[in-house]
Amino acid sequence: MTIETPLLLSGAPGSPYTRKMLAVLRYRHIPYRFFLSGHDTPKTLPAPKVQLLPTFYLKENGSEYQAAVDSSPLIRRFEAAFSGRSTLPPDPVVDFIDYLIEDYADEWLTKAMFHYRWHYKPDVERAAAILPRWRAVTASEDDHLKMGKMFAERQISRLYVVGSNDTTAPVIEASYERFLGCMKSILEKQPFVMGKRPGSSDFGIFGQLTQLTHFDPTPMALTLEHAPRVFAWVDIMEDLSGVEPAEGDWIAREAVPGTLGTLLKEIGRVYAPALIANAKALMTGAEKVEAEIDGKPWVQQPFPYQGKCLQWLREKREALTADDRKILDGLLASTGCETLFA
Ligand SMILES: N[C@@H](CCC(=O)N[C@@H](CS)C(=O)NCC(=O)O)C(=O)O
Repeated sequence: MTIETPLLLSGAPGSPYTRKMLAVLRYRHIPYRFFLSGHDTPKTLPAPKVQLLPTFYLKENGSEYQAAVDSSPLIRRFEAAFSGRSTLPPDPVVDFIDYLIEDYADEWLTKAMFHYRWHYKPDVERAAAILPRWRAVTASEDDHLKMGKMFAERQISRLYVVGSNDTTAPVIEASYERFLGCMKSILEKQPFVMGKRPGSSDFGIFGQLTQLTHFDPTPMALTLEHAPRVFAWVDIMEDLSGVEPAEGDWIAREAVPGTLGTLLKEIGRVYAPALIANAKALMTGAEKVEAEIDGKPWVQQPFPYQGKCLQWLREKREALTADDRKILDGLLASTGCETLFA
């Protein structure tokens, strides 16, 4: 498979998935051109079926430009098209762990990101002031104020999509604080979640943290207070073009329980029950996901995409050889993540 470079993508600094993908492209030395969405994206490029940031415009095998969204599958498409500096661990068991953590970052950590930004007044005010100025830096103050108000109203009205509400706020916030502890303890041992080189999970976490640690004041203050190391890590992750990864730099499967155990337990504690309750609601056609997460009530709107996330996790585990699956199951046993496959 060939994909023409430079890759074209449009996105925004305030979009965690945009930041995730830009960091992947820099680390992998894949040439790209970045357009600010809604501002300097060429009008001749095709629109994606689902409008999401970032949007890539890809010429694959000599085709016309085609719009593509969804960071995790795109990372895998780029792995097939560009060799070297891979973000996918070669050991299938470690690769599964990397995928699971990336999925948690993209789908659960993003709840914290969206929640803090649009729940607390100082965070809402910062986002309303800056987001529109990224889109059109030269517009008038008047237009910025109007756009900021519109943005905030729209996003606050969509908090229900990620499941941020007064019932779930304590669950989301306690989880973010525990996550900081998990990351801190990993970074005391090794520079990346995946060892001495970054995996796709590192980029997924990085994407969400660009906002949580470096933009939104409430989670930023929490991070600086409890885990300044994690704040510093985000700056490091932004541009890894100078890192020279070696094959032996990946975390060994034997090291997973000792190093990533607490993070896997956090995923099992909150994300696994959320995925399972969501899938149940989708299956029964229920209007609401109602569950208990971390011993507290959880209520949100069913989320079809996360139904697929669970499906993909199950397919990926099924695709392992029997021996690898046994080892994976051993690693996940009593983390709570094993319930995803029960
Ligand atoms: N699963 C997608 C999620 C992308 C996504 O949700 N992007 C957000 C911005 S960070 C978005 O475009 N939301 C729609 C909107 O803001 O209108 C990915 O991994 O790329």
